[in-house]
Amino acid sequence: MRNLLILAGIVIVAIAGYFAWVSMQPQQQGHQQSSSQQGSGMDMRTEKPSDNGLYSVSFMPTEGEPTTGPISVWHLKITDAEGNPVTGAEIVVDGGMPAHGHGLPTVPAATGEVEPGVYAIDGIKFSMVGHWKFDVTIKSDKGEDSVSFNRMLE
Ligand SMILES: [Cu+2]
Repeated sequence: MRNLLILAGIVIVAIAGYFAWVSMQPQQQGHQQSSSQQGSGMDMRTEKPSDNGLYSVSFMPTEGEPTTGPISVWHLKITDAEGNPVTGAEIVVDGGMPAHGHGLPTVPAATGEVEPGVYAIDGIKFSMVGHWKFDVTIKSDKGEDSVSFNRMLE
């Protein structure tokens, strides 16, 4: 009887130890999946050449990291192939979530140049977190070209 009790005690300690070990294992599978998704080749550059190489373009929020909710102003900086600022361009900015098939809840518009070749794009608002894509069309005396930017909102 005494041996049985000792045996039962050992079994209980072993089971408790097993569950303690399981609960201490880092549960990172989900995080690993999402970080490998981000590294899966999506172009996250904020500065890049336009599709046909006419322009070099950067597109950045003027205040920190973008969040859902507030309407923000972004700066679109355009230079030509020689690195000179492109002034007086006609700009169209469209955006949406490719995976959800919906656009921005607002219609962004270029409201002017804050310095030569740097255009203020007002009215950018995100309705939810996730992958957003901007399609920018630029028309100037250099010609018409397009460029897209990806953004992950957390
Ligand atoms: Cu969405």
